[in-house]
Amino acid sequence: MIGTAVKILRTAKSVFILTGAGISAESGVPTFRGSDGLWKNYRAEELATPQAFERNPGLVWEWYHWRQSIILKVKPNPGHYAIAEMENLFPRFLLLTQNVDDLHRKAGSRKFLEIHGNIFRARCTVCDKKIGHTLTPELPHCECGGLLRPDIVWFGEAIPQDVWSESINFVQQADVVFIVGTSAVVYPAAAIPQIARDYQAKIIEINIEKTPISDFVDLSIIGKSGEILPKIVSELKQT
Ligand code: BV8
Ligand code: ZN
Repeated sequence: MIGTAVKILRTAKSVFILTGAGISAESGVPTFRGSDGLWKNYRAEELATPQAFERNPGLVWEWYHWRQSIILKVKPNPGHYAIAEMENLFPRFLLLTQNVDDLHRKAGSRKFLEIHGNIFRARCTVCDKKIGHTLTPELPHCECGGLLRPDIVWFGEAIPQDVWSESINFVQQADVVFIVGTSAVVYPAAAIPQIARDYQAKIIEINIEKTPISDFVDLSIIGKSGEILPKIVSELKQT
């Protein structure tokens, strides 16, 4: 499996990687739908939606501050570092993460986009100003007086258009598309494997279990991303 992935990558000129919560699981960040899933105590609709924030901004901020406190204690794992290394191994490379935990940046990735925003950034609900923000006990406000919200894309909200079009343009010319640690159910990110297929990219999935796209991809590697990705990178680097 690993050998097959390396063989495919040896001739690749343009590599795209989509990551989901699974890439951060080995760092200790709970995933969304796993047994330790974040949503366990709450349903997504209760918290990660504009309606929830409208109805009870205090509860939504409490949940995000709780998540920030977990993420501030963890660090990137070998899977994040392997991806950071990969960006220098190919002429063209782009990482798109669904995660909001900032761990790819902490691991040294530079060529990446965040499709769902970032948990350490807030946005003003009045003047739209974006600022870095962590862990205040009271409801955070902008200097304009407006209530701040997490700078995160909630369910029912549009994905940042520039991020989406840059990602799709890249996928359309990619030789290889990796789908790592995602249950591939949340749209529009979940549409990427189909777009990759339509444009003849080779699709490689890395997940600890079968997902709805496992039978659809060219290579489905079952295993932990923190173990598989470093093996792929070290074999690639052996000329
Ligand atoms: C949009 C930020 C329209 C929040 C997130 C019905 C009702 C309401 C909405 C919809 C609906 N049907 C469809 C929709 C659309 C909805 C959607 O797709 N819903 C799904 C649930 C059906 N999508 C949206 O609402 C999107 N917007 O459609 O807007 C629109 C268009 C134009 C104009 C106006 C409006 C917005 C979606 C973004 C939502 N925000 N995150 C926050 O983080 O608080 S999504 C959230 O789920 C996270 O970002 C997460 O990344 C994402 C996907 O989850 P995964 O990353 O895949 O994580 P998960 O736990 O599911 O899976 C982990 C995987 O890792 C598992 O497979 C596991 O096996 C694996 N794994 C675990 N450990 C490891 C591992 N793999 C490898 N190694 C390991 N060690
Ligand atoms: Zn403001």
